[in-house]
Amino acid sequence: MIDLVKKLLILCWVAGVVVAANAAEVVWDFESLQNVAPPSWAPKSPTGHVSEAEDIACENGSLTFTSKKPHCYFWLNFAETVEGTAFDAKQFHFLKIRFQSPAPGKITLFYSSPDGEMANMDSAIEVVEGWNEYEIDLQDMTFGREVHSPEGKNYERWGGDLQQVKGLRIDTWFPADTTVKFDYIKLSDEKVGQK
Ligand SMILES: [Ca+2]
Repeated sequence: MIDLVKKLLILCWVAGVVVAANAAEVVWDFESLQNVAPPSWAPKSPTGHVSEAEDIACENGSLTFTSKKPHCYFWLNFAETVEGTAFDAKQFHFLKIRFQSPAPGKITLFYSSPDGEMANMDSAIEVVEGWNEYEIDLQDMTFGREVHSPEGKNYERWGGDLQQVKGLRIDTWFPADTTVKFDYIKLSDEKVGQK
């Protein structure tokens, strides 16, 4: 019985995300730590792993943590959304983040592709103090400038050659002992204000 309830809960959760995907938006709303992946080296560990952080929690619909070092990072939990599949980078390329910090800093990110490629965005999102929404068009960005492929190209576009994204890592750059909050992270096919 407990297993059945668990399965139903998981199905409801997945269904919620599928509905969001039909609306051309994939949302990590941080209602629970299930939105944050386990450590990449221990995928069966509990969800909610943030590297070099403490006091990690989802409170009032926001992910909050305090940095132990100037660089922290976490992977969004794709396994809980569309298990075994990847997102179409061509469709989902507007990244929206609602975020709070007590001081200026930076957010950077990596995508990973089903072919094993992992590349970081060449420019950082410059963060200002307080609650703010940040939106960037990932198709305008270059990734992995330091990576040199056999073909000689030294950068990738969002989603790489496959144009598929199966993972997204979020990195925060603030002084140690900074407490930050994420209200949501969304991948959308629309700009803010467009319908
Ligand atoms: Ca939220």
